[in-house]
Amino acid sequence: MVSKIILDCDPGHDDAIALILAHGNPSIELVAVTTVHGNQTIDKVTRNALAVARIAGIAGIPFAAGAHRPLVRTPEVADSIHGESGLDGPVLPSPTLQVDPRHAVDLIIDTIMQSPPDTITLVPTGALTNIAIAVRKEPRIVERVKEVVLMGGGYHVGNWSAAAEFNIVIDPEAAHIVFNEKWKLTMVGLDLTHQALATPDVVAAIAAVDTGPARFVLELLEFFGQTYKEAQGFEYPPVHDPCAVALVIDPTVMTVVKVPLDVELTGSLTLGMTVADFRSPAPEDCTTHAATDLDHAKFWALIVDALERIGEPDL
Ligand code: PIR
Ligand code: CA
Repeated sequence: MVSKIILDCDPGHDDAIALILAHGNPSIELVAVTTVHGNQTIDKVTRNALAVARIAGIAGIPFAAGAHRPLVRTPEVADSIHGESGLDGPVLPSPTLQVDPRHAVDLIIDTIMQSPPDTITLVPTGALTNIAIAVRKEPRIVERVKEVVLMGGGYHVGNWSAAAEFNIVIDPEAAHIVFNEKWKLTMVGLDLTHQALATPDVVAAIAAVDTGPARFVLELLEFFGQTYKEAQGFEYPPVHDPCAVALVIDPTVMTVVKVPLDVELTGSLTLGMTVADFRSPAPEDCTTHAATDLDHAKFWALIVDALERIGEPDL
């Protein structure tokens, strides 16, 4: 079965790898890429998405720019992790694709409403601003999407504060909207993604692919690994965003549990925390899920496989 996805992202080293995985895996059909403020400004992350498209040979689908800032909060970027460009490390080619003239929110709505019901999976890997605006502008997308599989949050750890993860806490009001709609939603949060470490065996397997896109991924991992070591004391970097894509490809790559989730909007210490209610059983009408345990080998095999299939695209 092929899953059609819209990747809503803020590239971002791990977003770039998510894009490559989505493009290179045969059971995913990437139908649109939309960008959102986050790791860097909207202009920078959009340019980065187009540069990744050129490197990976992605063409023939729309790339549209979305929200330039959060709904309520003061804009923040993650330059301490992703650098000044949002994708520091590799030299980026100038894009060959043009950005779609539509706003990301309209592209998301039009794609979902013009596709048969239950066929489009939304995969947000950045702040949830675009998705929240889309759901307010066209509430019928909630019924019509197949599911939402997002990277963000975490039920045990934070990375932007003690309690909160970056994608959620930079726009907690947007996240609150998205988590409270009655669509099937799966949170692939830090509890899961901190298991997706780019260990030396993984780096060696990617190096063995020995193509332009594989070397690009290695350069991303080198920079990301360095900043993760300096800023967060990690021995190897956790590669968050492709985990959400991997779950769409193969549900056996991780364990997912049904659990009520909500987003804290008022706590002074816990703003943006994704609170999970693990008292069981989950209520009958619960539509939220959380990923818990990753099959590390299976996950990284998907990345290597995607790179092998992509090969050397014509730039
Ligand atoms: C932000 C990110 C990654 C690490 C830090 N410290 C901050 C970005 C990634 O692109 C991912 O989507 C998510 N936000 C992880 O918090
Ligand atoms: Ca991201």
